[in-house]
Amino acid sequence: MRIDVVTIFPEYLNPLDVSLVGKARARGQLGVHVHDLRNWTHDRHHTVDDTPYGGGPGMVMKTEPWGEALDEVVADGFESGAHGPVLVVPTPSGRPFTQELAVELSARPWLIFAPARYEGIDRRVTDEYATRTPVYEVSIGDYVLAGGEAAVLVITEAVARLLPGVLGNAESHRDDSFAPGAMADLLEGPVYTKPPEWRGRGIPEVLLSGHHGKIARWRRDEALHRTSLHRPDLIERADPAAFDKKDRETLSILGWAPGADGRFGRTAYTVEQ
Ligand code: JQB
Repeated sequence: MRIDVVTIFPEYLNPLDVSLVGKARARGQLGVHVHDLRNWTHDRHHTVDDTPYGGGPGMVMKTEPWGEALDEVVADGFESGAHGPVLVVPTPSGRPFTQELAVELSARPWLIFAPARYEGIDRRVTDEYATRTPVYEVSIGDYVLAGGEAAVLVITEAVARLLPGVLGNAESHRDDSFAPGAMADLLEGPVYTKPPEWRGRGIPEVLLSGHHGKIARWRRDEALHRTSLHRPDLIERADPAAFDKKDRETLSILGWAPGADGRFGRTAYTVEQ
């Protein structure tokens, strides 16, 4: 996979040199090219922003630097043999970035990120590129960032770990919370490793029992507890066929009951966790 990033803060992308993404690059599984948007300005002050038409607060990123930058990045990529670019534009008004979208993007050979600053990029830039290539406007969550660079780091890490051969065998994707088909979309419970006692705290007995059936059941109950506590929406939207008899007992204890449609909802009396 090839990744291009056009930004006014190229150093913000330095973390892409380290860890999983850095190793994938070193192994040649990923090529990352970071470009300074100001290289495509022509005035003495390297201006990338201007006041918004219609008035209002803040500044808007200008069409011309983005147009010239993206044209050159696209042309250089094609010259290097890349194909099938998609433009990814982080914005608080984008579609939610989910694991499903990470899987979709990981199947593309070439991602071009356009992280903005200020109040975002003049709409005509994405309108123009959408006539040539798929454009994904995405939001990484319901909070407000000052710009798109942190979202590029998040999206790149989520996508890179899905590339063939990037994760070792020791860490496969199958059981990830949110991986399609994992634990029926439950959050993961707690994990433990050695030493067996630390500051007076032990390990849940069942994990030392060697009884694989009991361990699986305990982990499942922990996952149900944690999901009930932190993400009740996941239980409400779960396919009830994903819950076995013992799951239903645990959910009942946690204050959940199936409704007329079989889906689970909170019972009137739910004990605080
Ligand atoms: C400028 C961004 C995010 C990119 C993602 C997320 O554009 C704005 N509009 C309103 C308030 C603040 C901004 C600042 N801003 C470019 C830009 C914010 C991304 C962003 C994002 N992806 N929150 N904020 N989940």
